[in-house]
Amino acid sequence: MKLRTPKTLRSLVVAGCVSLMSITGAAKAADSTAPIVIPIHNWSSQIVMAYVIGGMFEKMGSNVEYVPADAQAVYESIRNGDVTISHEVWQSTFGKSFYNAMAKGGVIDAGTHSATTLEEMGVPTWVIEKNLCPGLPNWEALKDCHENFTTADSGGKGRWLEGPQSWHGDLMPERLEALGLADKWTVKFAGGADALWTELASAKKEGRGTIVFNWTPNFTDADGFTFIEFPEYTEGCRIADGGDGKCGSPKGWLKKAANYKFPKTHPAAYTAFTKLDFSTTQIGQMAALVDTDKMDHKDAAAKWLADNEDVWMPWIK
Ligand code: TMO
Repeated sequence: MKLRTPKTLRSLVVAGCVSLMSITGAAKAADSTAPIVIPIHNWSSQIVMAYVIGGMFEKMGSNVEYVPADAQAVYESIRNGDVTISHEVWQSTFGKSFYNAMAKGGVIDAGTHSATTLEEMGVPTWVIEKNLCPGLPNWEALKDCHENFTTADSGGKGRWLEGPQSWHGDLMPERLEALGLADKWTVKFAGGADALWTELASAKKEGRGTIVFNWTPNFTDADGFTFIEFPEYTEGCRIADGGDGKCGSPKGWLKKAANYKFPKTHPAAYTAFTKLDFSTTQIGQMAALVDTDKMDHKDAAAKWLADNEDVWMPWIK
């Protein structure tokens, strides 16, 4: 009987190694060095979280790029690959743009944060304590108290200070019409989120009534802010969705979105992105570092990452 020649043995060993390598190679494809493009919008938690998540990706060895982006148009940019992710998809404001882009093909749902959301008109709680609109937070109280909420530019009507028009378009003016409140109330759009916080501070100082758009999670969660309770949101109730408009905002979700190629180009970063999950408290903290503590967004993110390694390290393993 003939023994195997060394040559045959060697080729068997080589073949074995090659197939082992290809198995481990498939299981651990390296992430592309192409940058993961993260959008920067115009409210504090979103900007801080952009740098928090970017910091996590960099820790994993990925390259990251930040781009200023319109908060509605970004879903089309994710769909066509100019932007890689969105890490704060708020149901009330962006749900429609998110699903529209998804329906065209190219956007994937990368999971839902633990935090639930509300984006709604409301008042600092001291406005209720001062009884400037008896019956709040029930919306029907608004039928009878607009005189306490007039401003120099509101033509004798009470003023709703809405966020920038780029967030919701005419949602709030349409709601005032639909609820029969438009003869007593008018909407003014803030130039940016900072104008909302400035208004809260000056109204408090002057002791005058104010109604502003706000959201949770936010730094105001710790400050005493009460959202007005409008008729319940149902799918399709808004004018823009074909409804009668007589509804408030949903008690909503907060999702993560990604370009459909992200799992292929950056499998490790994508896996971490699907795992990461922020709570109401954590998102409120990210906003407060900027809006309460007056930190720069990047410094706030660096501080948050340094203070919370036990939270995010497990996601990038
Ligand atoms: C999207 N926003 C949190 C500002 O309502």
